[in-house]
Amino acid sequence: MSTVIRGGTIVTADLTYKADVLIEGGRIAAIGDGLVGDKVLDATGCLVMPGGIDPHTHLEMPFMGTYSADDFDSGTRAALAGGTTMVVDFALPSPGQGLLDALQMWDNKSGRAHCDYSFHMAVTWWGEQVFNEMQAVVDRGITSFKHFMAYKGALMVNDDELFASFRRVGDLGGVALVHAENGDVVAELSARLLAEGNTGPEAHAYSRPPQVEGEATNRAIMVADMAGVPLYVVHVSCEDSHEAIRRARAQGKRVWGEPLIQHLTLDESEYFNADWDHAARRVMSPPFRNRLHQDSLWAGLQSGSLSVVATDHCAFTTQQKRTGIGDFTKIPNGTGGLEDRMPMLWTHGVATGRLTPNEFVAVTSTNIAKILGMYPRKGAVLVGSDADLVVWDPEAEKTITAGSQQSAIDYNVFEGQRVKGLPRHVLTRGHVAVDGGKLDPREGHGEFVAREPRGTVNRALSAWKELTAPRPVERSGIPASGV
Ligand code: DUC
Ligand code: ZN
Ligand code: ZN
Ligand code: ZN
Repeated sequence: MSTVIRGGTIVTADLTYKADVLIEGGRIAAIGDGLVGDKVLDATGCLVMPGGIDPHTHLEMPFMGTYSADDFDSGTRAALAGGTTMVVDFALPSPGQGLLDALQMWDNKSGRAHCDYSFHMAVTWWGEQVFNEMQAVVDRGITSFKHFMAYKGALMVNDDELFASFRRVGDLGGVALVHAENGDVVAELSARLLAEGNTGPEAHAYSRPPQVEGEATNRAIMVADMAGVPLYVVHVSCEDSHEAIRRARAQGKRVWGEPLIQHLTLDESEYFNADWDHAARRVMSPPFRNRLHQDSLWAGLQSGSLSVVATDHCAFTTQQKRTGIGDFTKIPNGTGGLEDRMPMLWTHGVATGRLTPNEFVAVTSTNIAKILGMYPRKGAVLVGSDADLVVWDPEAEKTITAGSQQSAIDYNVFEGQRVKGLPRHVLTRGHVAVDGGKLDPREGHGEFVAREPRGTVNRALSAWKELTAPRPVERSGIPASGV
């Protein structure tokens, strides 16, 4: 069974042109004029783009005493409904648990996926077992390793562990990821706020000011430089960390920054809503910031100093959020966004003139496919690439509402927002999962995508290694002590 996408305009990260696309065996078989196939998808007036890749999701993740509410079923349905055809989820070992053990758990959960997926491996503790298993993880096609610099006493790793793990990732040719917040300072500020009687969701934002993120981002960049590993900073929410990333890139370091659609479009005023549920539903780390920080993130996408827009999709129901009534530190951290990332970014980015359609493709798909070593299988419209495609109608409109979303939770942080720009058809390895705006999901269709190590180092470091190679100095006399 072949499918042809007819009459659309192909938009990739670097090209815009009119052509049909023929799909056979789940891959792109031909691109050209007048192609014929068994099934025809009408793309008149639409843009044909690589399907979105969301490199930052937490599906069915054990966290803060509960599990995130969207699993690989509802999560990947949400992804497809919004034009995203691949997710990269975090396999998260609990402290003391082996990496391969954790991977087995994520393998089991992901069997339900409706679209393709891959994993990042989290390094949540350090020891010989972790060091050894990292090789096996890379051999399984997982080449990116995540480190939490916050969540003290749970997921956080200290600087000695960070440096050891970064060096190992560098030696394996992988990419180090960081959640960059100073976990010691967050713990201290949280305790003080609580002791002073600040128990509401707004205190969550006070406990994690931009400086906490800027400090950790700078530290991670320096440690990555000394370890010689490329660094990817997840959920960059503020100018303080963006500035560190800009500077590192200008110095020739391989450092990438990932803002979230939530931080780009929602601000800190959400935490001052009089409705406790409204504010708590938006508690995530890092928290939403003010407009100046938002402007910085948009500028980073425009100039290329920030590379990828993700969601950190980690959804909790209102009931789960209410665990934190009376103590903001117990509100499960996380928000949803998988279904809304593409339409929200199109509406606030492309329709406003901030981003070109080509830049939209770059930051939603192509850049991350390259960073994670899966381009051009993913992130491209090329003969031979997987047929993960979205036929995008820039004129279609809707109002976002929880009542019609795929996510399993009972609200949506973008509730009531009008978006313009929606998927008409979405293909996942050739299967038409959205047909004329209607979802036709296929549980278990998604496959694991194994990735290759990049094998690149931080160039700044290669120089550093040479300059600081141990070189003992010959000395004739050793002064007596006390002199
Ligand atoms: N931040 C969140 O808000 N949720 C999941 C983990 C994280 O870092
Ligand atoms: Zn995080
Ligand atoms: Zn996350
Ligand atoms: Zn199939």
